Amino acid sequence: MKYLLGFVIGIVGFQTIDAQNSPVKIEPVNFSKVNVTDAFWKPKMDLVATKTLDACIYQTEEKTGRIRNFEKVARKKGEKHEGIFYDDSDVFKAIEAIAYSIKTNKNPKLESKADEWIDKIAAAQLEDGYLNTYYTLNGLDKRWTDMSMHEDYNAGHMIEAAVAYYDATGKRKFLDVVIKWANYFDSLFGPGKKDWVTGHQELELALVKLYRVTNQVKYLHLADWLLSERGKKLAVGYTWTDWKDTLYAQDGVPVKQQKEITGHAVRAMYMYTGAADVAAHTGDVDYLKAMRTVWEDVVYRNMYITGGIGSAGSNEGFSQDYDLPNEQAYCETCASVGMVFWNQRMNSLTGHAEYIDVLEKSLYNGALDGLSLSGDRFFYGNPLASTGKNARREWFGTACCPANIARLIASLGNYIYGYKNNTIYVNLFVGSNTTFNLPKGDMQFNMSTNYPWDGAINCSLQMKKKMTTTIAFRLPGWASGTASPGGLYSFLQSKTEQPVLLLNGAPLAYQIKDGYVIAETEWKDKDVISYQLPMKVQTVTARSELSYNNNRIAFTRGPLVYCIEGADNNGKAWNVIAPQQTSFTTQNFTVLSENVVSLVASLPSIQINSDGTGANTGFQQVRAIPYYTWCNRGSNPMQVWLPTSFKDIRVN
Ligand code: FUB
Ligand code: ZN
Repeated sequence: MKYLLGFVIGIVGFQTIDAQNSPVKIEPVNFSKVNVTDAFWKPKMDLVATKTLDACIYQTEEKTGRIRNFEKVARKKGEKHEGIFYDDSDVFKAIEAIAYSIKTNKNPKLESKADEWIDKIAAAQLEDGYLNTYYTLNGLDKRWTDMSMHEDYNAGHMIEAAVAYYDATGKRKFLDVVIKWANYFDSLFGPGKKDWVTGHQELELALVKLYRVTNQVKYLHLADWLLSERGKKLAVGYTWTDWKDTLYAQDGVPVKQQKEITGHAVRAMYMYTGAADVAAHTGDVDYLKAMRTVWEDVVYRNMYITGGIGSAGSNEGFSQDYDLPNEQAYCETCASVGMVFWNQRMNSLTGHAEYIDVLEKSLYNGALDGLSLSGDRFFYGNPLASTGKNARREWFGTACCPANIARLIASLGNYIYGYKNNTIYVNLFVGSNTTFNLPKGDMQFNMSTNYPWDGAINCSLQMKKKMTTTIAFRLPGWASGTASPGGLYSFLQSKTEQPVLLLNGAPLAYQIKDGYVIAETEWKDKDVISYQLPMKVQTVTARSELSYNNNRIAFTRGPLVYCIEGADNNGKAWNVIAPQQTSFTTQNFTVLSENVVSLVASLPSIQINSDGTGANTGFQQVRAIPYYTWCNRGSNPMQVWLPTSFKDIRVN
């Protein structure tokens, strides 16, 4: 990553900061430097490279007109746009996912598909730099007249894709296209020029990526300026949603003064990610202050146990505090992907591991649930209860989620390690290796684990000469008695065990700080660090304000949330209760081809007589599976939160 460090650039009223003064406490190690070997994630990354991206390609260029729109622009025959005004973004996100995938696993077929699409995209760029198939085909006179129409959002995804593709292949063609676009945008909008409020935030974070790859500070400046445009009621147009509800697009209050989470969930996540990225380079503490308050509002009052956010379908976003229905939960896959982005930035800026706890929750539950085990079916919404009406789909009219989950999984290596000031951070427990360039030389760090099924994490070190450095392993909240930061969810039994840290089999002294188990010693070649987390089944309760979960409990093990699904339980998931003292035991199990640890228990249940005239109660052997695996065996009833007594049961 080409950060502009080591010197100060001053332009009127705007500065970037040097490495010494950087507010970044942990620099994430880029996925391209991390070789993922993990038994849980590597097959999923391979699945994305084959099935998921194939599905995205098929849908993008054959089943829908997304690629045809670019061809039509280049043909200049007055043909009409097909589909929705933000469909360009799905093409870009698929290219971005391809880029991440081929960076770590060469795939000439995928690369040549991306090259083919990039040629078509480049051919659709206008002389002045504008690139948007909807307006170019439907009437350029209307461009930049309606902030709701995603010209900014599409371009943001285009920039992200181009930066990723350049990074993966070294090919500049797409990067040059987006630089031309960004220069054009910069010529129209900015201080002393026209105002613009992004109708769907995304361009901000993308411009920071463009700044990092080009070292052109004007892109960082533009990102910061776009953020500063919010909260001034400057928006124009907004035909397709009520712009008067400025909170929908987080435009009611200036970003630096925001205290509450409002509106559309994906917009919010992308905006705060962009604000954190800007702050990482400018050192602007006001963004972080505001974001911490907003983050607490999300995590303490508005987040599902799965790390999913945005409970309401009406605005694809947040409603009232504590309004978290299970069956009606919207919980868009993209919103969970956004939680991963934002929480990583918060960890990076603060150095605190609690953000990774949230990231992990969203990653293993709310986001991963969005992708079928087969890799080619998707959830847009991720409810926490179903009467059996939900189904995974091949594609959607609004198809933001498939390529979003694909790009997240393909770039999973981004979230595992961090580094700063001679300290190595292990944020996620994923079998992998990477090399840290430490002051005294290189250290290769190899992690092996059967996480999330098992809490044993073994790290072997390779180096030429001994060196002293600090290694900080995240101590997950779930392993130290905290079901979720802020206590929206709690473990029924909060007895905690000390984490075990061994060096070559002998106890290694550590201290616990900011959610990390931290050891500093002189390491030598072939040292083996064993870190052991207590992987226990935990019973979870929710704060009483979460009325939908009153008299209900849920079960987690490590980072995974469990659910019961009809497929394992005689077609039913709503006829059992789980008294508070319920004790599940673990059992290896296979959901389709996915080997998981399932939970089994004998639970009180109610059976309606076949003629519907009465009901019997009894005990039933019940199996719970990881939430992310549900609905892979057809539509089924499912529940995460189980009633604790018959009076709260609802039989379906
Ligand atoms: O508007 C573009 C994307 O489509 C949003 O991020 C999603 O929530 C969906 O509305
Ligand atoms: Zn989506």
